Amino acid sequence: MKIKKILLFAICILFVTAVFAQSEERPNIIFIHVDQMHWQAVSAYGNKYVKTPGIDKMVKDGYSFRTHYSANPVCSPARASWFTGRVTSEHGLAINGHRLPSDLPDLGSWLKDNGDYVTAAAGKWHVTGRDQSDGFKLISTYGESKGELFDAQTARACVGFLENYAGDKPFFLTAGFVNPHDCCYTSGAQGGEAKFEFANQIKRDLPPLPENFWSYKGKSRNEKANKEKEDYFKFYIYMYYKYMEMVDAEVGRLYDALMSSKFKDNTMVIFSSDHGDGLGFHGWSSKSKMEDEAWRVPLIIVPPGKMQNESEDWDHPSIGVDLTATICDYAKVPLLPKMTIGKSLKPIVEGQEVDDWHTYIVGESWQGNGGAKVGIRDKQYKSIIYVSGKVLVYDMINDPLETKDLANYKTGEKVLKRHKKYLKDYLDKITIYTPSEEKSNSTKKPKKTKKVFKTINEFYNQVKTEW
Ligand SMILES: [Ca+2]
Repeated sequence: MKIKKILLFAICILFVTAVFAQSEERPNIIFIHVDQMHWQAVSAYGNKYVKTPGIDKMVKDGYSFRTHYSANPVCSPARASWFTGRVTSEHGLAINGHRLPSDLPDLGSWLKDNGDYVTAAAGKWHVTGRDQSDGFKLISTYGESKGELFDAQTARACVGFLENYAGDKPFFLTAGFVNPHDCCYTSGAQGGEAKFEFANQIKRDLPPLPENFWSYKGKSRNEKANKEKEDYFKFYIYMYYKYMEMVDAEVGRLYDALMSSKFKDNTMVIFSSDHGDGLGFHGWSSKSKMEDEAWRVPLIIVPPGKMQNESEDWDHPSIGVDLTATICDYAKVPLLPKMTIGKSLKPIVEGQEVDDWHTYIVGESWQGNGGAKVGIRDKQYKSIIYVSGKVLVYDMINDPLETKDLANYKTGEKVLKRHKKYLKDYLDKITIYTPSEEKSNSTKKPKKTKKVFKTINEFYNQVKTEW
């Protein structure tokens, strides 16, 4: 009898140890990112003009954060935020062409050093100034090729990794896809806004223009309907969705490979885009604006073991650096040094009540389209404040297409007052990067970096002292 009791006790101890060990286990993490994807370009979100069966599977299996925004709606600054956890004015890569300071750790080295992860990378990186091989084993390299070819290579390299990885350590795999970015080549110098001979042949298939096509900076454009411009944009949108479908096939290839692999139950997948695209909203294409078409991006989290309940969250506005905090949380490692803004979305995914979520988020954009500006978003309203002094205020619940600027109305004035306080609060939290700290050989364009940071400092000092 005594022996039986001892045996039972021993079994209990073993069981508890096993459960404890399991809870301590770090999941594999796959970060899938695309380039220039509009936040609504997903068929599972009800878009009838694009078919995205690959991304739809992640939507079905996971948790979609529908009020998610890029840290900066421009490529390199957004990517630098993902991988360092710092906002633009903190990490120093303020505009495309700048270089990330060499002393900041990135997610690759961080997870390797703090979580004993094997870190691997395929595809697009575009964090200029940082050699990706410092923090990751490169399983395919990124050349100058267009996404049509390059994305297939990236997906296949990732599938090969999943089929061959036999290590004991968990892995962190970053898969950087290019498309639908290559819409740029048909909207720009290589064809104007989609001036294609065969546009006439597919006229019946062309999607309609967005309802706010003729709206500009919160007002209707006072110009006659321009049939030629409308036709160009219809074709542009059609073509953009084809680029979306191409990249979706490759994203789906990777996701399918994961779900039929031995890693399907202990891998977390996170999917997003560096920024959006105009896609005809407000009558334009491209990035860098703080209107939703450029600033807002998709974010899907499929937790280890999936959820299969197609959850959508619209109540928690989130920003690119939250993605970094979420990855650190799942990996059970501390946040990267000096992360000031990012919060983990994991508790929300797990259905917990989160009391201290962001009241507001701030995005920064220091180049392009109207010049330097910041966007401030709370649950209902958005302000866009240009360094030049121009201000726009939108009610995102009642006017989600941003057609009516409220800046000169009482509601807008109240919102702006509140949002200015938010911006000051944000500035109290962050430490602005100082270019003079750079070693002389760490940047190719020190003067340009200094110039942009002069603008940032002057603007933020004005906010702190005069508002
Ligand atoms: Ca980009």
